[in-house]
Parts: sequence; structure tokens; C-alpha cells
Amino acid sequence: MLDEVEITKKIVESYMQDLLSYTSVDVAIVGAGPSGLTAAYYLAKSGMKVAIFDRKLSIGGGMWGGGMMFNKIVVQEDARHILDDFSINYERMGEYYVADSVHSVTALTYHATRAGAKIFNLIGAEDVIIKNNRVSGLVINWSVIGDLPIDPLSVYARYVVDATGHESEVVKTLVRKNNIKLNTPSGEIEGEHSMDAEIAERAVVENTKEIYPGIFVAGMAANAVFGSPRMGPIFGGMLLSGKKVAEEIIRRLQ
Ligand code: 48F
Repeated sequence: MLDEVEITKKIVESYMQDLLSYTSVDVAIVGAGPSGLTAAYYLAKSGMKVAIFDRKLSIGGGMWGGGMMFNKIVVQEDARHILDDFSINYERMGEYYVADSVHSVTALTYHATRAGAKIFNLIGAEDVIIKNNRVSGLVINWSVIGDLPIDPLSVYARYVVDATGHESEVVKTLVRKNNIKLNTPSGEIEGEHSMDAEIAERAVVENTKEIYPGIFVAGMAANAVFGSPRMGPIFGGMLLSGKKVAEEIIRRLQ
């Protein structure tokens, strides 16, 4: 006999075990788009305890929709090895590699979670913890509460990654609430520029950095913070940025 209340208890028990276990992590990534998922995979594979928080029900960020809802993504030669690491199928078209965006999101997600990264969907990062002038964790809350005045909970992290895309939400909050200077030319958020795929794809890897002690930017958030252009539906830079942030953090933590 299937018992409805036993099913309920299993869900609550198992989720609470995860939540408790992930109150202290090596790396807390905000945003389960392509850069966050790629970072999570390489970090988890190297043995790091990694949690990704995404406020949406479905993860994948801006990758699902390909370009203008044509659900294909384009990747350049430099990043092809990452498609291979994730066993993503692709077709060569001239100098580009083209993959199905739904297949790509699911492959990134499958490999990241199979390597041990834990995704908490429907949970947003609304702030960071700062101790001794260093970001030391995240302040999280259910995204579905909307504007209800409900206090959040907190998670310690040795490093935080802002992979929230164009909005660079975590860094924005960090700057708004604290009298700090970022590791950018002006010390402020420079703001995203209009599209130039060639420059943007190089910049997104270059801009993947520790922006303030304890917090890195990756993916489109890195270009938004450093004042670089957007690139549209070419995704090699997102994958390379995710890999770079993982490698930088692994180097520091090992
Ligand atoms: O936007 P998104 O896909 O970020 P990305 O990894 O990739 C950018 C590309 O998709 C595309 C592009 C490249 O060609 O320009 O836009 O840089 O994913 C960002 C994720 O962060 C979540 C959001 O729901 C999305 O899934 N997110 C944003 N703010 C928060 C958040 C927040 N405060 N808390 C939790 N999740």
C-alpha cells in the first residue's frame, strides 16, 4: 500500500538533510545558467562541495531558448573540448559547432549533478555574508515569497560565484549595501555594452575574476561588471568562463 504521508516524510527528510548539509560549502554558485553549471561540474569533479542556487523553477538560464527561441546554440573551436567533456552532440557548420540547446542544458545539468554538485532551484540569493571585509557566504530565500517580509537563511561558502547573467545581481547587491571598491577599472560596476560577439567572447573569459575578496564573477555577469559587450547566442565563452572560474577556485583551495 502506498502511504501518502510516508511519501511526504521522505521528501521532507531528504530535503532537510541536503539543506543542512549544504549550509557550509566550498563554493556557492548563484545562477544555474551555462556558466554556473559548467563551473559546478569542474568544481564537483575535483572534489569540492558545491551548491548552485537558482531562483527559477527550471535551471538553464538563457540557454534553453537558443537564439530568439530557435533552440540551437553555437560554439566556436576554442570551447569544443568542453562540449566533448559533457558528451554534448554537435554538428560542424563551417568554422562553428552547432548543438541543440535543450540537449546542451540537460547534459550540463546531468554531468554537474552526477559529479556531485547540488542544485537548489526556487531559491534566490538576496544578499551575501561579509566577515572581515571578505564575502563569506550567501543569504538565501525562497523566490516564490515575492515581496512578503520574511527573513532569509544563510549559507557559508569559502567562495561565492556570481553567475546570474546580464543582471549580475549578487555583485549589484554587494555594491549597493557596502561601501566597497570592486576589482574593476573604476572600482564600480562598469555596465554591459551593446553586442560585439568577437570582443565579448574574449572578454568574458578575461573578466572571469575575483571581483572582491571571496566572490568571483562568471559568464555574462563578468562582462556586465567589467563593462564589456554582450555576444548573443554563441556560448563558447560561457562554457570557458565556467571552466576558468572552477580552475581558479580549485587552485586557491587546494
Ligand atoms: O542568464 P544565464 O543563462 O547566465 P550565464 O551563465 O549565461 C548567459 C547566456 O545564457 C546568455 C548569453 C550568452 O550567449 O548572453 O544570456 O551568464 O543564467 C543566469 C541564471 O541566474 C539565475 C537566473 O534565474 C538564471 O537561471 N539568477 C539570477 N539572479 C538570481 C538567480 C538570484 N538573485 N538568485 C538566484 N538565481
